[in-house]
Amino acid sequence: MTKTCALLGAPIETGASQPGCIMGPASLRTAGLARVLGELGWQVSDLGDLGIPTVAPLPHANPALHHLAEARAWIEALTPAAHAAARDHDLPIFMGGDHSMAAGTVAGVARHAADLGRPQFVLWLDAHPDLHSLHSTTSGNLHGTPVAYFTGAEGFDAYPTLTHAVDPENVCMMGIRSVDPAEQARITDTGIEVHDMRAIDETGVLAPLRAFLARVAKANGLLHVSFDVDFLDPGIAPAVGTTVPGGATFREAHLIMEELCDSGLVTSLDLVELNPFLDERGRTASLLCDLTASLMGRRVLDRMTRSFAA
Ligand code: 5AB
Ligand code: MN
Ligand code: MN
Ligand code: MN
Repeated sequence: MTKTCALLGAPIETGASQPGCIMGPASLRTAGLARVLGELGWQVSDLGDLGIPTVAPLPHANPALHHLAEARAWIEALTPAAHAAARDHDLPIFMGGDHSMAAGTVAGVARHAADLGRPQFVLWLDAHPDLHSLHSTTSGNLHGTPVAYFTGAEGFDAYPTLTHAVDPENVCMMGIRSVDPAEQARITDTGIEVHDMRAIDETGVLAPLRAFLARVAKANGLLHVSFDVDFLDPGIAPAVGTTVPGGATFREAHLIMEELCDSGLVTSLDLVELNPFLDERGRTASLLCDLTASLMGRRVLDRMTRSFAA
């Protein structure tokens, strides 16, 4: 049966330090995301872009915070939209937009997982763990907070009340290479599975990914993949405001996507932090399209796939 995919744009940029992510969904459309997925046999529905009303500033005890009211409004809009997209399609793709949107997309897909009585898992591909609370962030940039929010951490009174938290044990991070002290403390406290770039250098991407996918399969979980452009090495993906040297290579990233495809476990995807204003002739947007194609069935040769049920 034909599998269905939804594209939903979330042109939010107020969570990042510099403007430009507002153009992310448009750039992914221009790069041909819907066409590429259609050619792979998916039935693609472009649901357009979500928006928020004009909001009044929200005061907060942490004076460093930027655009708290906008972040709150985006989470309020995205959570039910992501829930509905996950309910109505086999694989919704949320096109960012800065990473603060993942507070809403993951909250929404986790609500759908709860409807099904299945656990929600998250694969977080990023240079950063995005584990700040509204109180611990010193930059005040809210794209550094979504994982703390959707795992149910304290310190989010100013955000919408979370109805379905993701168990930190069900989160796996790869590509991490920039961690603030408060984030390190939260990693230690929660025991979130984090594979930093040193670990990737030592083991490669496949061994930790396969171990995580086996856990997802065993638990009959839903799997959300949150792909921050800065996961990639800046040499191949310049269109991001928070570049950190030493990121994933072209083949490491494709291999992750190919393995995710073979697993058949992925049920939703964020493509975030693409800043087309910083791109070079669309190469980062095109790379994101190609990586998504690898996740959704493009392959060089027919080959046997392994089973994750073991
Ligand atoms: B991104 C930093 N930890 O809090 C902060 O790009 C960076 O969504 C956050 O991963 C990066 O400002 C957020 C220094
Ligand atoms: Mn991020
Ligand atoms: Mn549901
Ligand atoms: Mn990042």
